[in-house]
Amino acid sequence: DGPWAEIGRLDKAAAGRSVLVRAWAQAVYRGSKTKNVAFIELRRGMSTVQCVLAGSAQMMLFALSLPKESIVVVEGAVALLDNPLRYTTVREVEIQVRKLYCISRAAPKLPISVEDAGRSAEEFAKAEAKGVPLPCVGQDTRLDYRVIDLRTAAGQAVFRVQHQVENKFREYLSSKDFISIHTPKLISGSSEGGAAVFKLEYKNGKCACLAQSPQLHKQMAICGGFCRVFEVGSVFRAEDSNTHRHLCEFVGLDAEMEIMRHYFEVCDIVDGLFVELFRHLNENCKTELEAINRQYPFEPVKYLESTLRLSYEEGIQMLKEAGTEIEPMADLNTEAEKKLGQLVREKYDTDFFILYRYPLAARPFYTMPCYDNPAYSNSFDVFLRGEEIISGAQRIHEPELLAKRAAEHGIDKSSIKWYIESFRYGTPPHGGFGAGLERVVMLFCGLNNIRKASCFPRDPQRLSP
Ligand code: ATP
Ligand code: AMO
Repeated sequence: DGPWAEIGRLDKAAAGRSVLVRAWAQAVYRGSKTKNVAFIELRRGMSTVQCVLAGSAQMMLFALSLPKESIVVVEGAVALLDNPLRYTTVREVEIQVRKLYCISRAAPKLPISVEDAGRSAEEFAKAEAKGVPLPCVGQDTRLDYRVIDLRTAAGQAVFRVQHQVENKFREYLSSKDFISIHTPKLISGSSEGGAAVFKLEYKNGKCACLAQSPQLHKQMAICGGFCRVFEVGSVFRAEDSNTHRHLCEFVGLDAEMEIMRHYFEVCDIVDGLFVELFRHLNENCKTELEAINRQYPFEPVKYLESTLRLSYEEGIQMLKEAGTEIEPMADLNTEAEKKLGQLVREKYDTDFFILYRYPLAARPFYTMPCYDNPAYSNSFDVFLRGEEIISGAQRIHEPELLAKRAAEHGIDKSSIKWYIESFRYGTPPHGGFGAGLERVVMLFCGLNNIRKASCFPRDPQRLSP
C-alpha cells in the first residue's frame, strides 16, 4: 500500500513501474566494465535487489561515498534484465535510480560485516582450499554485534521460523479450547525445585524468585476453573550450564489441561500440535529453511503422522542392547539421549518421539507417581534429533501427597503454601507440558547452538547486549 514497494515482491510483472524503496545499502560499487555506472545492492528483510545509477556523476559520487549498511531511499524505474542476476534474491529485474537519499548513515567501518557473518562453512572451506582464507566471525563476536549479525539471510530466517512456531502453538491450542493466560514471573518460591533459581530483593524485606517455569500457576489456573490453558512467556534458569542447549532466560511454551482418563490425553495434544507444526513449517517457511540451509546445512526433520510413543523401559532396553552402560532408574544423560535418538531413527525412521513413564526419582516433586508402580511416574519427555524439547506429566492434585513430595525434594513448604493449599478446594486430575521455543527452533532447523535461535541470548557469561 502507498508509494513504497517491497523488494521481495519485485518481479517481471513490475517491469516499467516507478517505485520508491527504503532499505539497507549492503554494497555500493563502481561498474567493472562501464566506469560511469555504479551499483547499489539494497536489502530489506531477506530480499535483495540491484539498483543501477547512470547519468548523474554527482549522484554516483554521493552513492560511492555511502558506508555499507546505511539506510537509503531510492526512487526509480523497475527494468527487466536480459540475464538473471546471481547475487540478489530479485533476479529478473533491477531498479534504475532517478533519486537517491541517505536516511541514516552507518559508521564508516563496521565491527563485523553482514557478508562475513552470513558465510557458509562451504564458502570458508573453498576459500581456504584456494589459499585465500576468509575472515571468520566467531559466535561471541556475532553476539556482541547481534544487530548486524541478525541481518544475514539465515539470521532473518531463524526468527521468521520462530514466529511461525509461536503462532502455530497459539493457534492449535486455541482450536482445542485452550485459553491463553499470563502467570507471574516474580514468585515467592522456586517452581521447579533445585538451585537453578534467580533470587532478588522484593519490597518490604521479602525475597522473590524469578519463575523457572509457569508450572505452579498454570496448575492453579486449573484449580481456578479453567479446563485448558496455555502460556507463551519468559522463563528464568540460574543454572551454570555452559552448553549448546541451555540458556538462563528462554521462552516457555506451556500448556495445562484437565485429564479425563489418562495422561496420554496430554501426549495426544503434543502429538497433534507438533505434527501440524512440522507440516506447517515445511509448507510455509520454504524460503526461510532454504536460507538457513545455505549457511548451516541440515537434513529435514523425519517425523511420523502419528508420533511414536516408547516407554522409558523400552528405551533403556534399546540402549542396553546397543551396549550403552545405563542406570535404569536415573534420568538419561545427554549422551544416552543422543544415542537413543539415533537408535530410534534407525529402527523407526523418525527424529521425533515421546518417551513416557519415567522413573519418579528423575522427575520434579509435583509429578504424579504411576498407580501400578510408584517407582515410575505418569510423565514423559519428547525428543527431536536426540535432544529433549518437551517435558510433561500428570500432576499430583492431592494436597497431602504434594506436601510430602515437596518435603522429600527439600523444598520449604512455607514458600509454596499458597500452591499446595489451592488443591484443597476441589481440583480435577490434570497434566500438561512445557517446551522451550528456542530449542524447538534450534532442533527443527538443525542448528548447533541454542544461541542462534535466541535474538539476544542470556547465558551464564552473557547479560548484554
Ligand atoms: P534438559 O531440559 O535439557 O533436561 P534441564 O534443565 O532439565 O535440561 P538437567 O536435566 O539437569 O537440565 O540436565 C540435562 C542434561 O544436560 C544432563 O544430562 C547434563 O548432561 C547436561 N548438562 C547440564 N548442565 C551441564 C553443564 N554445565 N555442562 C554440560 N552438560 C550439562
Ligand atoms: P523442563 O525443566 O524440562 O520442564 O523445561 C521444559 C522445556 O524447556 C526447555 N528448557 C530450556 N531451554 C533453554 N535453556 C534452558 N536452560 C532450558 N531448560 C529447559 C526444554 C525443556 O524440555 N514445568 C516443566 C514442564 C511441564 O511439566 O509442564 C518444566 O519446566 O525444551
